Amino acid sequence: MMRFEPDMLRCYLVGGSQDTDHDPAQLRKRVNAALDAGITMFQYREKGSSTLDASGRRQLAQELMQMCHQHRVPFVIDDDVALAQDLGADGIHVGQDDEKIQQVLAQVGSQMMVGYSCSTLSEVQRANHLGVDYVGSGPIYPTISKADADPVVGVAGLTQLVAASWHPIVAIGGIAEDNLSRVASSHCSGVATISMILRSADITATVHRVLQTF
Ligand code: TZP
Ligand code: MG
Repeated sequence: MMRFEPDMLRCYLVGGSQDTDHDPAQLRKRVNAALDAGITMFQYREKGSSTLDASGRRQLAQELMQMCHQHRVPFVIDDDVALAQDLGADGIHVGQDDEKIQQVLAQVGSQMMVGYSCSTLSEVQRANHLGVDYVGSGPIYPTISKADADPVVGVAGLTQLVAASWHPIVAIGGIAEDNLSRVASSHCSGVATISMILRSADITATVHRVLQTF
């Protein structure tokens, strides 16, 4: 079992096959480049628009988990406790509208890391009293990667959430190389990103830029 450390949030890559034009081989290739470059955590997030069935997802998740473990990087599953348990993932990430967080904590809180999405002050204040390991907050900026994203939080909003949170916060949504230092001014622990890394023309340079900032 991998123990959670806030440093794991410095450069957190999120992705599924929908983020590489439904091409799992392309996702594996880009995640591997990001792992080689030094990302600190990876979350497999296969969404509704996915063209993969349950066994395709399981297969891809297993391959990505193996790559993460070869690099000693924690492997997290978005919003699928059964798959996370089945594979022996290092963590599970749940949103406010996903399976009730209390239920997830009771089921797997003692065996894996638990991340929780919070985009408002009241959500963060409620999360303070929960045994989650970290909070994901956003979208900081507008994003094209999540259809049902909450309203934009902004850096000022993020700064308030970080100040109010008892848990480390990773910022997500619209993060790009030219806003990294502004986001870092909130004192969040790091950034979680899909496009900045998966759509980068130079994944190594992008990851290094993030690791220089956080
Ligand atoms: N949750 C809030 S915004 C978002 C998620 C999963 C999408 C982030 O994608 P990108 O491409 O880094 O903006
Ligand atoms: Mg979710």
